[in-house]
Amino acid sequence: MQTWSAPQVPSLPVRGPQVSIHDTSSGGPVATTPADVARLYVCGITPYDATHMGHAATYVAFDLLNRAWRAAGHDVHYVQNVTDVDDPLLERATKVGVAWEELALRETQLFRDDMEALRVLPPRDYIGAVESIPLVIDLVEKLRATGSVYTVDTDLYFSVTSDPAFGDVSGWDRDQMLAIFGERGGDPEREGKKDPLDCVVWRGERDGEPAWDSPFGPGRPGWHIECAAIALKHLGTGFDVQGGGSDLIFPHHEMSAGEVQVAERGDAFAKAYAHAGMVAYDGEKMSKSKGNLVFVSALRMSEVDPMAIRLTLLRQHYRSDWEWTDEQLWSSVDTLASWRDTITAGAGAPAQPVVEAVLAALANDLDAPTALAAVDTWFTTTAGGDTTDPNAAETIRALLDASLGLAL
Ligand code: 5CA
Ligand code: ZN
Repeated sequence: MQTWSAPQVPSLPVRGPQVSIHDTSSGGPVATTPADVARLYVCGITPYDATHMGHAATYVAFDLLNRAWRAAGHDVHYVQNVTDVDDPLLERATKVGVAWEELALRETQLFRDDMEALRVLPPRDYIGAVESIPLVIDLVEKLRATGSVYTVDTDLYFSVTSDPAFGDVSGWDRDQMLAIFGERGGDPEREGKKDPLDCVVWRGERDGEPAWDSPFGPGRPGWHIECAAIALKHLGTGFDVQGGGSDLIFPHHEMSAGEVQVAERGDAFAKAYAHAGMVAYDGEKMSKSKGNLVFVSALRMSEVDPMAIRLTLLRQHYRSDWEWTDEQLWSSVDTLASWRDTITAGAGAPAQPVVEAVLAALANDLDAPTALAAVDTWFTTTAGGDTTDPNAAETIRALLDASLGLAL
């Protein structure tokens, strides 16, 4: 699939430190140790509705990781998928009377435009589920060869107990898993399964649903194996970070990891699993199914500066759950206006310590609020009349752009 255009990333006068990130699997911070090229997979959208602030917050969070790795001297191989065939997309298409392919194309394009406006660096590989069906079939074949897949009617299931490491990504016990599996696309009640937690890898054709030929009959990919197959093909095993929102910890990331680990005879899927907190609105998780949404595109249409949206997202630590309010957005609009007034001046308070503080904060589990506190202090001091550094404005402008994706 076509990705979106990359914004310019200015170079910085100093190299950033090694990046550490909170790993859900080990429950604590881990130092990332990429080779020259850092490998990142972030779960993409299911394109049946426009990008809301929850999606935007998650992609901006992993954009900070991408930028922190670049600041530390790495190239980044970033892969993201588009779940362009799945139950929620097909259901919405039927409900609104549009072909599912058309809905997916339209919403994916809107997402690209939103990401571009928010200055999110594009993935190198932007891969749809439909175009990945041959990869999914290969991976299902590999799993079949290990005996970890079985049939219920025309559907194929992955047997979770075939992965000795099953449960290690989330760290959840069976009761927790069973309590949530049904809410997040699973079918614990299905008759004929060996274990209620087993997940679909190939869904046999149903009336009125799209289907593709395969050695195990016509059908379409299960959700988890889509990301498993795409990540395995484009990044290989043991890539640096698997990312997404915290609603994907279980079952999605647990199952994708399990499927690859069994197919690859024990090789770990990713080295670390990082998760962004959930953004709420009107007291509940912002979600397409609940309809309590603030869309990036709607704000853009009403002339809101995308940089104000981005600054609002960056004011929250990416791991916390928080609630979007319009007041926060208007406060960011005011902040940007005052920053832009100050930065035209050229000289300012010494910039070097701010560069170091910002890069250190971002390398420490993407701590954007701490980075922004250092930036706020620089602007206050500079607006107060400190002009000791003649080139400060240029350096701060480059710093904000390169590390936080904020273009003034
Ligand atoms: N296509 C799958 C992933 S393979 C999917 O979850 N799509 S999605 O459109 O529902 O979500 C896209 C991304 O946004 C996922 O990483 C998801 O975890 C994240 N996300 C969804 N809702 C929120 C929210 N309210 N707050 C933060 N992140 C969210
Ligand atoms: Zn995914």
